Amino acid sequence: KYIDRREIGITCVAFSGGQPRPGVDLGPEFVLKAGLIGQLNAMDFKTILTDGKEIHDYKEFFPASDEPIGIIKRPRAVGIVSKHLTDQVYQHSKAGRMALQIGGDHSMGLGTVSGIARATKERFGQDIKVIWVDAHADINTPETTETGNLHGMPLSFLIGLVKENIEGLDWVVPCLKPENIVYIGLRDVDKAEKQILKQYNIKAFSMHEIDRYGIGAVMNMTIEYLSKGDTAQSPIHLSFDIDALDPTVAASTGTPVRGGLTFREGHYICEALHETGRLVGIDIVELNPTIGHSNEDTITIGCSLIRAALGESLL
Ligand code: 4U7
Ligand code: MN
Ligand code: MN
Ligand code: MN
Repeated sequence: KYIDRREIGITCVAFSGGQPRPGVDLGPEFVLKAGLIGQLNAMDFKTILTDGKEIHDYKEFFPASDEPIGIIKRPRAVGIVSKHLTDQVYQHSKAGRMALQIGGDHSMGLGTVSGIARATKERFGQDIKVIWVDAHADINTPETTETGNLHGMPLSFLIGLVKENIEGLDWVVPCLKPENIVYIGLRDVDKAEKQILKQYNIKAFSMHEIDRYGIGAVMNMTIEYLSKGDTAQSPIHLSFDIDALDPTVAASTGTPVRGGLTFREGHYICEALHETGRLVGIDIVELNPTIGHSNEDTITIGCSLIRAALGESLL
């Protein structure tokens, strides 16, 4: 009911500035080369490229210099990319299309969640709920971060933990409630992040819970958790960091962590979310084809996760 047409608005974000390793900006190009659009069309979706362009790098908007602010690296570039992305995602979502974003590093979550949240608020008067599938919690603040990499911080901005104005990022308006987040796949969470998760009582299924209950039960609990309260059937956005998968499954990513999701667990998450009929947005991020052996696997898996979330039927 949220998505009433078989239309997908696709934004490919060729950006790596939220982290230090080059190559993650090539993720979208490889995903397109692998034939994603044709695959979606074969599923009877109409695909609409943002501004009619396959790839967006937003470079024409970057400032000439982007010196660190304290420890925070490239705040202006990250801010500009996400600001543009917010408006692009908003346009698709406002028009009732599924918003699909391919990255690119996870700092782009700032833009995707902001844009979807604004559109769903306007269309349905409802708060957005977000499933963050990731090895990492991405909720450091500019004060707690040890690396200064903004791909490890988008959620702290989105839930309003950042009080100081950081040049380039001062446009970000808190749009996500901590109780509307569910993490799946965590296994490398910084000490300060653990404190934030505790303090705000944020729902998290780490790899430990997946081992204990199995992915089926974890998804039942996730959907049950997101189905209570006054926004019981509210729209859901999926932000899938490919490093949630085990590095033996998807090696081409910048911050791999052992002990991750299997191929099927990753796909099951997407399938279960599709079944809710509540998905309004999908990010697939941190695909870095220049890292690791056989990047084709990682790219191919990125495509199949997307198709699974869009309801590619198994039978
Ligand atoms: B990703 C880290 F310190 N927590 O803040 C940080 F371990 O989008 C990693 O999930 C962040 O890939 C990883 O830099 C960000 C680090
Ligand atoms: Mn991430
Ligand atoms: Mn990660
Ligand atoms: Mn780490």
